[in-house]
Amino acid sequence: MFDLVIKDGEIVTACDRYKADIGISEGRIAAIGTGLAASDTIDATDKLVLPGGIEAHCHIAQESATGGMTSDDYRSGSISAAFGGNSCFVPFAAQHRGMGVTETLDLYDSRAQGSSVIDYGYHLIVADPTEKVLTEELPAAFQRGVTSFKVFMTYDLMRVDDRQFLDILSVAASHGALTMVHAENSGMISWVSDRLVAAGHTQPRYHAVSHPALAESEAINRAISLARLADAALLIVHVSTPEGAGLVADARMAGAKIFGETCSQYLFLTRHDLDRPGMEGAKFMCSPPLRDEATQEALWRHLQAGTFSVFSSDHAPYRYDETGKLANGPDATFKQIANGMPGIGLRLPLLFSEGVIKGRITLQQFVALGSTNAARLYGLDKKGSIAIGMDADIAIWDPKATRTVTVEDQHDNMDYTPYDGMSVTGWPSTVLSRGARVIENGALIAEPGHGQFVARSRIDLTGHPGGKVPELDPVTNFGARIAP
Ligand code: DUC
Ligand code: ZN
Ligand code: ZN
Repeated sequence: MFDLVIKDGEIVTACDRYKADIGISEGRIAAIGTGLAASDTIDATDKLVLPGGIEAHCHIAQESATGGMTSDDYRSGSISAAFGGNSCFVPFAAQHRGMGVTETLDLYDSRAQGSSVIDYGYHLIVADPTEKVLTEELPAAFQRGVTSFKVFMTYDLMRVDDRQFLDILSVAASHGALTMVHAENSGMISWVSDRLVAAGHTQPRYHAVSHPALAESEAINRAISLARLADAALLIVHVSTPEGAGLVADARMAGAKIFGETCSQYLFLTRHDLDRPGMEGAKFMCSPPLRDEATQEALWRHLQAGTFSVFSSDHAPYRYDETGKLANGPDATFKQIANGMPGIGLRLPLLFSEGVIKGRITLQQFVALGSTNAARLYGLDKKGSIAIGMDADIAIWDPKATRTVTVEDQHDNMDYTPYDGMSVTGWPSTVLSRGARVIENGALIAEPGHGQFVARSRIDLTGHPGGKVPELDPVTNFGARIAP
């Protein structure tokens, strides 16, 4: 009666944990019960049966504004994601200045179609918000199912100014799209960087010095203020400081439509990793930069307390060679080295091992942070849970398997992993995408092209009342009266 049954596992969702079988028909979950039968079965005895992970922040087949290309394409990136327990991912489609948005999405379609082994969508990066982009192309992108737009407050070739940011927030709000922001103060970073380089402090370790915590908190505060003025939803991506996380938490408490994300590197690495000999520290350069142990602890608290809706890898793979980190030669200053590090295949195993096994978060929180919250926030309506009618996107985990991370065991197109040598307990063994085996017992089964583009829905802002600021309320103030 079913195409496939997963038998005798322990199902875990964002709220429940129980033993049952899952019957799958035509790619969807058709039944949850006991004694289900089919000619094709997977024995999940002693295993956890979880919604497949959703990696909602990764850079795949993406050029930087200066032309550098990530080392992973949709084939290698999706395979690596799947080996790490993911059955869906949402990389970025980056508009650069002079490009149209429709042209950008067509380009990324040509990169993704026929290549991915898991389902995918895109967050659009908006770097050139012309009138046409704002009035025609962003609404068209939304209609196409691309319902989240990222902006940068830093990087000279990418950043938008406050007024452009407000325009994008306002268009997004009128369609039910979610704006995402890289929040760092551009002037602070370039001012400190120039002083460091002038003083001869050019090694990778100065990258962390050049991106002070103040640059993040100033920009997050400004971004939240702009979103409140526009009464728009905003997700602060890759929050790296307790100050920034505190601003997100306060805004959420105040009812603003604000969401936060933190990433693997801020929980599992520190800026001491930049202190390696020669250029080795370049492997650990990302923006915002790695911080210290006290920051790690504070970010864990925010993860436990619910400040962060999503937890992502920020997989931004640049090899440690002339195609990536060393593109500007072995003597490049920290300003000339690509920002980003890999980790798409290790996000969930590291969170399981350091979070669940070490008793910092529950299994249900693990599922919420790794899958369910991203599905709800980003409008992936058929994904992120185990329930009848949902896509059969499922990851079967062996919670006792212990392995040491090596670069050889990674499936991305990288020549290093920043997590090398870490001991990790809890690994996915089998991953299904719409009922089809993508990974089974450590082997790749699916063909490139199995993964399909998923059109996403508008954001659900229930429980985030927001509200017009008095100055923008036509009743109280368009006649320039003072609110009662
Ligand atoms: N922002 C990201 O989101 N990832 C890599 C580098 C960056 O600046
Ligand atoms: Zn960013
Ligand atoms: Zn990123």
